[in-house]
Amino acid sequence: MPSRLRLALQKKGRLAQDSIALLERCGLQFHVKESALLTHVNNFPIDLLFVRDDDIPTLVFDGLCDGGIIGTNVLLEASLRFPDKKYQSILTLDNAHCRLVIAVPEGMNYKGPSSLEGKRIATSYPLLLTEYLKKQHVSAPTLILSGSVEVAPRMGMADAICDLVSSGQTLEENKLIPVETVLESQASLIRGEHAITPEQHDLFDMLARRISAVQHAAKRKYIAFHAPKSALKEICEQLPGVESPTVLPLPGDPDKVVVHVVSTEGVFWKTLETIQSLGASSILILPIEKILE
Ligand code: PRT
Ligand code: ZN
Repeated sequence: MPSRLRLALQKKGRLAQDSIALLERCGLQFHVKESALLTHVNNFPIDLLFVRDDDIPTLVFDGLCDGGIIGTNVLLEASLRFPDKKYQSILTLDNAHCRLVIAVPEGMNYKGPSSLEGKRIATSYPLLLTEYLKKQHVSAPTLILSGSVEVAPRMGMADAICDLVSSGQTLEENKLIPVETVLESQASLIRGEHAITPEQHDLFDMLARRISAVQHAAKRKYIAFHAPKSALKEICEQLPGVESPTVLPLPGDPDKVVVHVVSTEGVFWKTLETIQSLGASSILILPIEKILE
């Protein structure tokens, strides 16, 4: 049994950059060549296979790759297509967020899922759509398109669409209104159910631990500032998710202290302006690379 771990990643597209950046932040060292299908990680026995995202579920289901990074939308459509294939979701990655929605033309008098009865719906996700419609007790023919789904109603090819949306701009440009959410999607690290060696198992554990540490750090900020002793309590109350700040004397100014805190939430401009108005100065906001607890 090979002891290297093989992971499938999207070669080009919305998942590709974030997947590569995440693995790099986890300490994996590799160099992606434009033309290469397979890249060896230099400092771990891990190989990265760069493919179209649609191929990732089957590569993992069939054991040709041990794991991969894939959007829930593609993963669940594939698992409906191959119901006897098994996989494990190791963890969600909090990127490539989108929703699979049903959208109808602006002028349609939409009153709920029953309005879709008998309507032709264009989609690249026929199985997820069919499952959704079945749950809603709606019978509607689907038109399977692999791209440009949003233009189908304008072309007279369909009455509605079921497609991914993130900002909503594409729907708006095509005069479509999202009316139902079929699925909330984000990227996940998955692994196959086939047997792997203890070494490969340890590599998956290491990856999961490091990804969690990176995610944990990404949400937090390190904040340092000078504050008048008299306003310290009030200032700290303004900072989101701050527990036990480190307070140090400020040499040369007995009325002021230096404060170091880790905020568990994003820090907004408005909060900074508020603490500044309360007397905080020399305010530094620093990203945190890793947190191990
Ligand atoms: O070549 P390959 O097959 O690998 O890539 P692809 O073209 O199939 O996929 P890609 O790179 O576009 O998307 C990869 C994954 O990113 C998807 O499977 C989703 O999990 C996730 N994702 C996140 C999205 C979007 N956001 C998204 N907005 N995938 C597609 N879109 C498209 C959507 O289909 C629509 O055409 O963007 C348009 C809508 O965007 P807004 O911002 O106008 O709403
Ligand atoms: Zn694709």
